[in-house]
Amino acid sequence: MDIQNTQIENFSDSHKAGFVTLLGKPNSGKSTLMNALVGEKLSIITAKAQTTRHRIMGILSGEDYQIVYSDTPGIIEPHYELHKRMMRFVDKALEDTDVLLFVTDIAEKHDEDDAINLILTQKAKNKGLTLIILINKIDLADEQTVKDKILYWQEKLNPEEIIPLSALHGFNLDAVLERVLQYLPLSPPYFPKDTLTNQSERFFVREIIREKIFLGYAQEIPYCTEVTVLTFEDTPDIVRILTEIHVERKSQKGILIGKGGEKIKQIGIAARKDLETFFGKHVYLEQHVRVAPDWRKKSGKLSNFGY
Ligand SMILES: Nc1nc2c(ncn2[C@@H]2O[C@H](COP(=O)(O)OP(=O)(O)O)[C@@H](O)[C@H]2O)c(=O)[nH]1
Ligand SMILES: [Mg+2]
Repeated sequence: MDIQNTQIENFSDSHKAGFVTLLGKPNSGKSTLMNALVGEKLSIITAKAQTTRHRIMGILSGEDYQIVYSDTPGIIEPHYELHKRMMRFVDKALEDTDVLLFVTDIAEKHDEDDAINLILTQKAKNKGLTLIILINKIDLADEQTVKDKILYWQEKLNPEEIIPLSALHGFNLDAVLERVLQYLPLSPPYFPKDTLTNQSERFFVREIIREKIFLGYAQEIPYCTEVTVLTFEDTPDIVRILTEIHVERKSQKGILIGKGGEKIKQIGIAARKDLETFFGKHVYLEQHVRVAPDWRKKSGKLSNFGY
């Protein structure tokens, strides 16, 4: 997939463009939704919370519009320096938002006050901000529950729109597009029309490997793991990638590698398959596991890792 390009285009006075941020608690379905809206798998999705650690843009361009979606990390109470950096990506995305999509899980039982407060603060700061509440995962609920939730959110945040939907099953996504377009300001495009994202190919290599780690290991390992790309060589018929996987302790390195290297090999096989789809050619992938003690707490390390 070609993710970046620099072609310059003409646009008309009626052209609309703007920044649309997806915000919500972990696991509400933000990444699933952005991928569905953009029609590309840009954000990694797992059943575990806090999979997304960065702001990832997904850009959808039509002839007379350009929607710059931002997928963000779920709103959490920061426990590590890493979490603080993740929440900074959320704040950064909010700064230039035209339309805020608050994604909430219909079955959410946890406290959403921190998300609500963030939205209220943002609305106070930016009077022109449009708030659309998306009640996700309605495939898991009955009609009455959906109606009750709509009333609840209407009361709580008085948004411009409330749309019940299912990101996973693609239900009511056209309503989202329609509403977003309605509220998008007149503006020339911010990016060339064939740009898909702000992130680099190297970033997606890291994310694809991280996804396999989130899917391949139980609780602890995914959260203490970071992936970096040491070398990336794109040739006409093969992409050669050398990566490092960083964990916080020696014991985690052992778990990650597995007996006789079997676990890490499986991660490599699964990641390579996705990478080949992503790049549309053969991929040679090499992975080295390193210990970076307590990297989630260390400013310098986090900066090196791109946070
Ligand atoms: N049943 C159901 N599950 C969903 C829906 N949207 C997302 N999910 C699941 O919810 C989990 C978290 O999704 P993800 O997009 O990673 O959430 P994020 O943390 O907000 O980015 C994944 O297991 C998704 O498959 C939906 O509409 N219905
Ligand atoms: Mg996510």
